[in-house]
Amino acid sequence: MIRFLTSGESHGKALVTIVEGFPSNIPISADYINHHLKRRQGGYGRSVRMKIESDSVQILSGIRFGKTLGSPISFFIENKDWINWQKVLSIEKPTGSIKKIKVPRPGHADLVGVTKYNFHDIRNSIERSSARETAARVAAGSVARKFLEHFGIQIGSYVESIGGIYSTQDYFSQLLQNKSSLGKNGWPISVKADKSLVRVLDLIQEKKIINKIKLVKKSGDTLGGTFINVATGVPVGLGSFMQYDRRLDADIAFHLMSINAVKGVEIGSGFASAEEYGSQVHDEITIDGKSFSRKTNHSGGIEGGISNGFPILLRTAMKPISTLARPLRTVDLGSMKNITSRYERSDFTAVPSCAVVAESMLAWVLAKHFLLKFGGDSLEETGDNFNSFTKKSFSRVRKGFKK
Ligand code: EPS
Repeated sequence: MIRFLTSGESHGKALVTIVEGFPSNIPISADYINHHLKRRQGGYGRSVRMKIESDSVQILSGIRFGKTLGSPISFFIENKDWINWQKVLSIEKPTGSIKKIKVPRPGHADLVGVTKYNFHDIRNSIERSSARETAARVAAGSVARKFLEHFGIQIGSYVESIGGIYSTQDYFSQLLQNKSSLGKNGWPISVKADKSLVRVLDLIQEKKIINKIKLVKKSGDTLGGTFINVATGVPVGLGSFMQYDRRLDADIAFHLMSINAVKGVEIGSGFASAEEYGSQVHDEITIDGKSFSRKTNHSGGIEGGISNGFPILLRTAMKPISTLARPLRTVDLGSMKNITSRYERSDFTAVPSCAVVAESMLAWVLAKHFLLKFGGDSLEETGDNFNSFTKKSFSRVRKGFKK
């Protein structure tokens, strides 16, 4: 079973990731990881912090001559901004006083954090609850992604909406209808989206979104949005209905919901399917030479908690960033009086970044279920198990039912 842990405060010295459980011989380079780290940092509407940081990974262990050893892999990502925060984030008690933060921002982890951990400075909540941590997740997710690529599994994303601005073309519906060429390969979707400043697929929509972000920059507000993740090449058989916690859809939802500011995840036609007839929702099965086929993909590639070989289609909703220049009502924990919230520099929207983080989390959860199904201590052994299953599974069903 693969696992990863991250460590690091937002303005501390660095982020650290430990990844464990992957087979040996997966080719991986710092350049590959850095490419995805850079993708996460992009997007119009990020804060000035992104001008300070330029994430790049140092690989400390677990990789030799460009390939995984099967041992734990550790990554170090420096926070360039730490230099400005050394006293505030000091490991030892510093001399002199440090200004405490006493005013919790609505929607942030500030108040729940101090209440739960008995902190007397909101700074202690801010640091670890910050989405800066997602850089460490992208490093972990890059190992998973590279592993999946070896088996032809590709992951992509695009931003569907920001601040309620959608494209006039409903790309997601086309994917659910199995009618879109976007459903062929996941990665080209990201390549296309990465060309846009807000990771959308439609230039008119991009312009409208950028204008809206400019407006919220002026009014001191923030924006959320929705994004789509697509995984292609996923074989039949990942996940299980045998136990609740082995269901692929449940595990995907958990991993995506774990991303900062995510408030909703839909699989396939999701909430819309609740309003439709069963005859409209369920993907009819046909036989297509040597495999089963489906005309539509409303299930989003998962039936009964198991991947069915069709693209995995997900829609995720991110709430607006909770640090606003425009004041919201809150309480000063020093005076215990109602006041308006304080402002720290922040992003105006981070939906484009969130979509990239979601790619990483999706890669992680698919790699986890891939290894649960196919196992193997080396990439070659995993490959043998994978090839044997994928080559034989259809004919086993055919022969088994003939008897
Ligand atoms: C974040 C607040 C901002 C973001 C940060 C997440 O940072 P700061 O408080 O330093 O201005 O820029 O995101 C990142 C640093 C990053 O790398 O994504 C928050 O409160 O979640």
